[in-house]
Amino acid sequence: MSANENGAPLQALDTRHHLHPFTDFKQLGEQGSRIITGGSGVYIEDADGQRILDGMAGLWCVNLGYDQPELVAAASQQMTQLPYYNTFFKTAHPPAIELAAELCRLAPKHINHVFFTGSGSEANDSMLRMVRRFWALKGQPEKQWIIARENGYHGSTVAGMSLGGMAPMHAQGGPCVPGITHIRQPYWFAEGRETPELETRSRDDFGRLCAEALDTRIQELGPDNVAAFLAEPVQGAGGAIMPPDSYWPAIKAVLAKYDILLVVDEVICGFGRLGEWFGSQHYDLKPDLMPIAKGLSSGYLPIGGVLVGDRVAETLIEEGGEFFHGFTYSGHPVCAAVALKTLEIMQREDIVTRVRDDLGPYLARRWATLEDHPLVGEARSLGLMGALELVADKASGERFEASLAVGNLCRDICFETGLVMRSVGDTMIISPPLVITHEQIDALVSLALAALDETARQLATGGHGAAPSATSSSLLSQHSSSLTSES
Ligand code: PXG
Repeated sequence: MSANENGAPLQALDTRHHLHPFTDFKQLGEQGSRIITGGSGVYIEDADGQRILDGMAGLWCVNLGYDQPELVAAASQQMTQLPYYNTFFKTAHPPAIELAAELCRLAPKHINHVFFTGSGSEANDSMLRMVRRFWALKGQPEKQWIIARENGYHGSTVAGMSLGGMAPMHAQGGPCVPGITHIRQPYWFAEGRETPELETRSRDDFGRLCAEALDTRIQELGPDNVAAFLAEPVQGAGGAIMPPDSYWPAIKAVLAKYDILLVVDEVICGFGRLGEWFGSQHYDLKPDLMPIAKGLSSGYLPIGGVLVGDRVAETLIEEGGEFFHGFTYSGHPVCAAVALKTLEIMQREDIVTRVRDDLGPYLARRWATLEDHPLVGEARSLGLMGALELVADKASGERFEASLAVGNLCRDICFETGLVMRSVGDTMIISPPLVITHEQIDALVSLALAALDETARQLATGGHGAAPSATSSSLLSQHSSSLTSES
C-alpha cells in the first residue's frame, strides 16, 4: 500500500474508473496508485507533500525538468493564436514549419525532412509504412522484412509492439504485423557472460557475435527481401543496455555489404540523453530514418516524428504519388510550439554539451562507486542514463530467484525514501532530467546507495514479503518486469 494518505479520495476514484497503461489492474486496485500532484526542477511531489527526486525524467522525457515557464508561455501563446489546425490537404502553420526546419538543422547533414506524429509509437508505425513504401517505389516491393532485436522497445501500437522484441507483448497482442523478425540483443551482463558459442569472455567478441546474428538473418531471409534493420542506440526500456564497443562498428560493417536501410530509434536517446543531439551521433551511425518523440518537447506535450534521410525522402517525393498516412495531430501547433521552445532552451543553455563534457562524466564517476555494493554485479552509465545489475552473488554474478522480485523491492524502497529509480527485472535504471546538478547527482547516488542497503537488509531478514505483488507501489515500473520476464 502506498503512503498516499491525502490522495485517498482520488485513489478510490482512480481505482473505480481508470485503466492504467502496462498495469495489472486488479493488483493496482488493491494497492492504490501514488498520486503525483506537482513538480519542480528534478523533483516531483505526491499528494502527501513528499518530494521525490525523479531519476527517470518522468518516462525518459522531462529533460528540462518540471518548471520551465518558457514552455508554458509558448503553449499558452500558441493556444491563443491558433490552438489547432491540421497539416493535411495542402495546409501548414508556422509552428510545424519552423519546427521541421529547426529539427533538420540540428540533425545530421543527410537528414532534411521530418514527418510528424503524436508519439513514439506512431513514429515507428509511420517509419514502417515509409520503409515499405520506399522499397515499393524503388521497384523492389519484395523488400519487406524488418529485422529488429529481442528486448528492444519501439512502442505499444500494433506495429510498435510487433517491431519491439518484448515477448509478453507479442503473446498478448498478436498476431503481430507480418514481416518483422528479431535477432539477439547485445546485452553482455544478461546474455554475453554465459554465451556458450563464445570462446573468450570478451565483451567485444560478444558484440561481434551479436552483429554476426544480423548477417546470418539477412542471409536466411535473402538480402533482396530485407527492407531495414531497426535498433535503439542504447536499449532504454530493455534495461539501459549499452552495447559492447565492438557492436555498432560490426553492425555497420554488416549493413555495408547489403542494400538495407538503417533505422535508429531515437525516442529515448535523442535530444541529449547520451551527450549528443542524437544517440546515433555518439556511435557514428548514419541512419536512413530516425523515429523521435519524448525529449523533443521535454514531455510537456505529446509530439513525435520520423526524421527522414535524403535517400528515402527523395524517392518518396520524386517517385511518390500520395502517401496514404497521417494523424489528426501530426504537427499539432501547440505541441510544435513547445517543441520549438524546448530546442531553443537546449541550445541557449548548451545542455547537450554539458551532458557530454560535464554531467555525464560526473554521473559516471559517482555511479561507478555503487559497484562496490555487495548487491551490485555491474554499474554502467552513458551520458545521463545508468543501470545497476542486482545479483545474489557478487563473485559469480549469479542472479536472485525471480520470485523474490528484488528489483521491485529496491524500486519500492527508493520511492518511499524519495527517489524514482526504475526496475526492469533485477536491473535498476535511471535517466534523470538533463538539468540535474552535481549536488543532485550526489543526492541521487546517496539515495540509491541507501536503498541498496535497505534492500540488502530486508533480504537478509526476510522481511520484504517476497511476492512481487505485495511490494509494488510505483506506477512507473510495474510493467517492466513483466515485459522482460521472458528475456
Ligand atoms: N521507441 C522507444 C525507443 C521508446 O522507448 C517508444 C518508441 C514509444 O513511444 P510512445 O511515445 O508511443 O510511448 C518508446 C517509449 C519504460 C517505458 O517503461 C518506455 C517507453 C514507453 C513506456 C514505458 O521504460 N518508451
